Amino acid sequence: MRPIVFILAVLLFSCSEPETTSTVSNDADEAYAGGTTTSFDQTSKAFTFPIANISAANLEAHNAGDAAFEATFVSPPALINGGLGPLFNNVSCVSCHNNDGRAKPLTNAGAFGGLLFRISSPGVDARGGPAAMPGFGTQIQTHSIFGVEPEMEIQISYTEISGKFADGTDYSLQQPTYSITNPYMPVPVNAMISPRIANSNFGLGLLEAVSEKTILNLADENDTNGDGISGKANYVYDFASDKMMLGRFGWKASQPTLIQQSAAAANNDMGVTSSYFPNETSLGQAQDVTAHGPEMSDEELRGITVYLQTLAPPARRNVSDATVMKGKTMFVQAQCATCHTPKMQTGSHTIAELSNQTIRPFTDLLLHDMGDGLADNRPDYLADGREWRTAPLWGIGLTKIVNGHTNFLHDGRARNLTEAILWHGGEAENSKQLFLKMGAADRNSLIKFIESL
Ligand code: HEC
Ligand code: HEC
Ligand SMILES: [Ca+2]
Ligand SMILES: [Ca+2]
Ligand SMILES: [Ca+2]
Repeated sequence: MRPIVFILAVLLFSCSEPETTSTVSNDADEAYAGGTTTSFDQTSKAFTFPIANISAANLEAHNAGDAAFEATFVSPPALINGGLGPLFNNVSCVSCHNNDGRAKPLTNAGAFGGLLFRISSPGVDARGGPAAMPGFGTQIQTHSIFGVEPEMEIQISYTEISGKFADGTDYSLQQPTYSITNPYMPVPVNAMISPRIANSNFGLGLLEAVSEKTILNLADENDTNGDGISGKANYVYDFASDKMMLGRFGWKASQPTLIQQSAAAANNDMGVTSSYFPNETSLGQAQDVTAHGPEMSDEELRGITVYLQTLAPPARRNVSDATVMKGKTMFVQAQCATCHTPKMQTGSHTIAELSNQTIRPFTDLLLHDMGDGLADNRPDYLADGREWRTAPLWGIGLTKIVNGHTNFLHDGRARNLTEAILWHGGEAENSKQLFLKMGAADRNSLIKFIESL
């Protein structure tokens, strides 16, 4: 069914293009990505500021959380931050989320970087989540404390795939291949492995504040409107309420709240336990036999959560620039806005500053089939092996300034925005085809628009 719909859509578009090219206009507050929470800093620190309207009490919690986010954990028996490991990927939150931004993959994927790998066996666990792989759990830790072996090392190599735009311009994409070396025990052949790069941390409180109803209104699981796009919500286990809840965070929307996302990161990425996740990660070789209390206190966990909830999204730049305005029109015409929802309203949140804001996150927080090219073939709750959460595009134009690179997508394979778009497939195949048909000037304006976000 889908290919037919898609060919028709392309034909309709190319026949009617001249007539339907109506310019999309700007709102008066277009630059305010996060309503009155927006930060206007445009430096390499652009992602690190508290929401502009923060209360004095929340600012205090934000600053305490900032310190915990930056704290380096060390191996026991240190008195301060001594809970690192036995298995871990890195030593602090900030070591992967540099400047609260995103990481770039390193050739030695196991080195201290922001790329990690999830692992699971076929089937689901008791809560409907990924089934742990015996000996490895659900995440591969490439580091360990003294006396324990890292689970394995992973190297990345890339193969170039070349193609052409309709106007004859060449492009090249790099397809990653991962190879495992030195596993501490053989990795079972049925292991499903998913690469994930550390994504940015700002604006997440606002995404937490969007009501379920707002998100579900954007879903169209059976594509009843026939546009080839069928966003679906992920439902994931919430440990606090012991219920399934709408997933919002991570590349597959597999975490429901920022507190659970943070506690899971401490546990899986750093080997740091908390009251949320009291047991050390990966019940394989590295089972921690010493009974111990939480290595991250409730106060630190709450601080980190408030910190994340109150990191401001950066304002847009150059909103009235003519090329950017043209690109905004292209963004809508190429159906990008159908998934990358330009504007929505938050509902209510325990942090009052986040409530009832008009935000411009450029995501619907829903899962979409992105085709074989991006598939990890590893389900994560309701997200199947081809589905990913629409990545929020706010702040993306500042990546180079903040993180010194322009690597995008869930594994950082895209070397720039053009490559990120060219990897789109599945429900976004039509969008990609429209991009391929654009002339150089239109492609340039679309990219300039994304760089203004
Ligand atoms: C080893 C690197 C690493 C460390 C250490 C790490 N993270 Fe992450 N973080 C990631 C990766 C990779 C993802 C994407 C995970 C996914 O898609 O499931 C992520 C995702 C997140 C997200 C979700 C962002 C979004 O847009 O949905 C938040 C919030 C977050 N991390 C917070 C933290 C906190 C807090 C800590 C410290 C307690 C931490 N991280 C430590 C790598 C890391
Ligand atoms: C069917 C929904 C859908 C459509 C249509 C779509 N995207 Fe995406 N987009 C996604 C998803 C899902 C991801 C994350 C994919 C991944 O990381 O593997 C993404 C990722 C991106 C990224 C990288 C973001 C990041 O943080 O790394 C950019 C840039 C982007 N899209 C731009 C566009 C543009 C421009 C268009 C229109 C030409 C478009 N998208 C159309 C769903 C969509
Ligand atoms: Ca520990
Ligand atoms: Ca593990
Ligand atoms: Ca649809």
